[in-house]
Amino acid sequence: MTTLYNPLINGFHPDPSVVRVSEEGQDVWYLATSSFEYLPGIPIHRSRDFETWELVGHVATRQGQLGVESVRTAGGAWAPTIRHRDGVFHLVITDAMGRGMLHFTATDPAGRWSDGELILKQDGSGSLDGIDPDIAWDDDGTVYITFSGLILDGPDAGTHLGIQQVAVDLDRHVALEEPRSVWSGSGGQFPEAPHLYAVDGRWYLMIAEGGTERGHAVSIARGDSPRGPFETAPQNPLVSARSTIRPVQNTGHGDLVIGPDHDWLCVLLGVRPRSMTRAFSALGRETFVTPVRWQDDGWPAIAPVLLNPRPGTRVEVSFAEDRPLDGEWIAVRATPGSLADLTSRPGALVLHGRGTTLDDPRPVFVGRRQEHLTNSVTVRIDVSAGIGGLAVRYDERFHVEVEAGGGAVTARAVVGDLVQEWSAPLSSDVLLLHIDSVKPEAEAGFARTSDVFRLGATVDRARVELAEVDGRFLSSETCESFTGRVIGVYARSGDVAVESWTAEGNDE
Ligand code: 6LW
Repeated sequence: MTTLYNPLINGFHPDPSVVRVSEEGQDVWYLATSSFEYLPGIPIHRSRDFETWELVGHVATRQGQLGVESVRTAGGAWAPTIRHRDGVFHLVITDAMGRGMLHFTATDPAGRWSDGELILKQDGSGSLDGIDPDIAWDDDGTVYITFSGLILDGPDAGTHLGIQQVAVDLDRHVALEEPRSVWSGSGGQFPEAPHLYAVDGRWYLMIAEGGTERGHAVSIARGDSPRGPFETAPQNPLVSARSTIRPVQNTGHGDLVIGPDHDWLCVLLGVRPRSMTRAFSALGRETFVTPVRWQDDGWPAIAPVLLNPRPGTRVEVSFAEDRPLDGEWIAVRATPGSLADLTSRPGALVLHGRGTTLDDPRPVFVGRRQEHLTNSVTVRIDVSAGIGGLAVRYDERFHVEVEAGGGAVTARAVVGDLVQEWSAPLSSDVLLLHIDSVKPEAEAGFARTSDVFRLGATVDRARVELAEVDGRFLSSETCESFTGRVIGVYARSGDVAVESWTAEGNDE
């Protein structure tokens, strides 16, 4: 491996879990991340060299696998663990405020994955409470689910019981004991993201603590049994960006794996805030990687996460009936295919409006994660039969868009309860819509925000800049969001035909 690109996977892909398997004698890595209220859910990326990562599929592609249709914003698919044993891939995850703690299996991680079975409490009364489940097998075949004891539902919602563990019967999907508390870190808030590893005859329990914001950290303990007791590492936290000026902040929620060249690596989440005080992370939490070195005392050392952006990209999409949408297209609490089709009109993706807007929990919106800090998206759109446009979405309270139809083109910024619009008459129903995220001006060398949105349209080859909006209003900090920016096309009413999509960006 020659280059550790960071981010390893651009755009909102938080809570990474990775597993190494051998396919035809070659090492292959599969990495799973959270997807919250979006479908398809729980993306699976594959790499053969830890440099190039390819989206190969999703765990949740069918109705009912997750309960996202009605889940609260920020709920849904939180923090998977992916592991492989005896030819079967196992993925455990909490469908937060949805179905509960789930176990999925597949023989091919690209899919098809199982429907997802609830992991029940010992008395069978319902899903285990808790998030960030890890799955591990003892030498005698005992299966342990170790998880963060955050209660999400009921009268005790919000209570945190620390890191807990149960042995489970994986055939019946039921706990064989009451949850036991195990090591919960070095005192940071929100101990979570536990992962168990058997290394050189010892069991290591690695967790995140400090919260997924600027205090985030990775800590570790070890013991002779997967049940504990665990002795804390003297040098905890192993890695954290807290109180540093590093360009990658919030580093935490790690998973260890043997990488190429048989070195160990830690994949973990981080953010790339770009403003004077590193305040605003436009893209949300992305997946990063950093080297791990096992020391003579048997403890691992995890290196600080270094930024090493990938080259810029350009994505051009033309739509055709015989070319299904690729897996990067996602929708909110619904699958893209349930909102739009490629058959109504040759050469176009047609979205069928339902009278909902982006303020709704289930908009007719199909989008892709914004993957670059400096970014430009242009769509060619026909609104002769409807009203819709191009939008950047954090959630139903935070989005900006350029909308066309009904004889007008309107730029709109929705920031919580604040809404501002800039409109112009529209002389044609076929036009280009543009949303650019441009690098902010610097004052005395300091960027005054994360970026600036430029919202515009081109009609009959004449480009009209409708508005500029400070990008801080669509950042994970301002929106207090677990997800990130998703840029997509939407329909409010009638049918909106999208004829082309061009997105290009870089991380300068
Ligand atoms: C994830 C947990 C967390 O389950 O956020 O803040 C949740 N920490 O580790 C969603 O990313």
